[in-house]
Amino acid sequence: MSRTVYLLNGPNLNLLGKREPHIYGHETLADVEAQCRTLAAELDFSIEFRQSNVEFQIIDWIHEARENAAAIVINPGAFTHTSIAIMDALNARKCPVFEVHISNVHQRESFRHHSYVSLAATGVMAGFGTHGYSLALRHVAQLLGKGAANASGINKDRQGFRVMKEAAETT
Ligand code: CA2
Repeated sequence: MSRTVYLLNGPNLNLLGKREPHIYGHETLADVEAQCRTLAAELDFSIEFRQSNVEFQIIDWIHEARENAAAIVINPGAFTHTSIAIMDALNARKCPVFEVHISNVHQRESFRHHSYVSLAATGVMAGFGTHGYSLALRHVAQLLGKGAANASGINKDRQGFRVMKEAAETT
């Protein structure tokens, strides 16, 4: 029974907190990771928190998550808007996928309005700042339940809604 959540971050997110704070805020990616680790410990699951500027690396991590993860939370950075390969990798996964954007991409340039990743995602969150990662983790915790829903239950329902409903009914 997996209680591991993969949090994957795409290109340039290593610069978080160091440039463009008016768009992305002042927190660094290390700050976000620390917050996610603290929250995950509270919620009783483990996380794999990773960042890469390289498309194939992110695809390889999605393949790894396919075997190991209860859920994937992904901020694919600019690959969101370009990468059919990441979308294809996500479509082959067995668990729910939540797409997170720090900024409200729909309020920005038109090229950010389309997301290939959204076509594969269970849910999408944009414009909540770095708090979006915590919100996604809390939602995953609700899906997983307190040990109530196991990974195979999640796997049978990629949307996660049935599992969430069952978890709600048993608490
Ligand atoms: O809002 C988001 O989270 C984005 O995924 C961030 C991407 C952008 O290409 C997407 O359209 C929306 C950019 C990540 C780059 O992050 C930086 C952070 C600080 C300084 C420069 C880039």
